[in-house]
Amino acid sequence: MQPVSQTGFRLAPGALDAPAQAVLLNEVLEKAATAPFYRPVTPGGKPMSVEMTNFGPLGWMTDAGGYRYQPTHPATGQPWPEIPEVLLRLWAELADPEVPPDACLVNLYREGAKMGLHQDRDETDFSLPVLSVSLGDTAVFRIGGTSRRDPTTSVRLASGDVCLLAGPARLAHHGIDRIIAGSSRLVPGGGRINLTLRRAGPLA
Ligand code: MD6
Ligand code: FE
Repeated sequence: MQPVSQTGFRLAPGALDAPAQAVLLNEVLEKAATAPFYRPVTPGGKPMSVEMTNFGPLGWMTDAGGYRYQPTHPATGQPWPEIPEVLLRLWAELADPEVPPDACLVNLYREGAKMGLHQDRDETDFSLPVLSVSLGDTAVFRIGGTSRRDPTTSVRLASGDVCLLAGPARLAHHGIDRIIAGSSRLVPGGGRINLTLRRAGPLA
């Protein structure tokens, strides 16, 4: 895993090979059959261009009530499906061997979807990293610093890449400028799926 800068942003290009990507994608789509992707709405009432679902005990969501983690799918009322085992292993290896993640946000980007610059700060504790796995079309990822005005750099995240926001970068601003449509054939119907693993609740 290579540090991209001194900030704690780390990138493991191709951490998942093509067969592992296909197996994980199938598992994600299977679980998404019972916890369907939906289009979230910002607290300000704007529909996001990204579609979302979650795996694990807690799922991140946004609606008129604000940003939060909750144990059930907003449309089905059912608990989120379990986090895929391969992701738990990646977390233990690259993020933290002791404390498991309790939340996995799944973002689906169809052509034209993007995500504005944000911080991940709805978790109880910021001492553990956030680990991200990319599947499908390449994304143009932008990362800056803890202040919104800090300079940013652009990094491409391709299918199978794993990246980590750790240490000082845990609260760095980041977002997805755009998806390079057609750069991968992995996701049926085209696009990109990103999975972010977090420890959202208290550490113990
Ligand atoms: C995405 N990623 O790659 C959006 N958050 O689609 C994130 O928002 C993100 O990549 C925290 C840590 C790593 C990430
Ligand atoms: Fe994020």
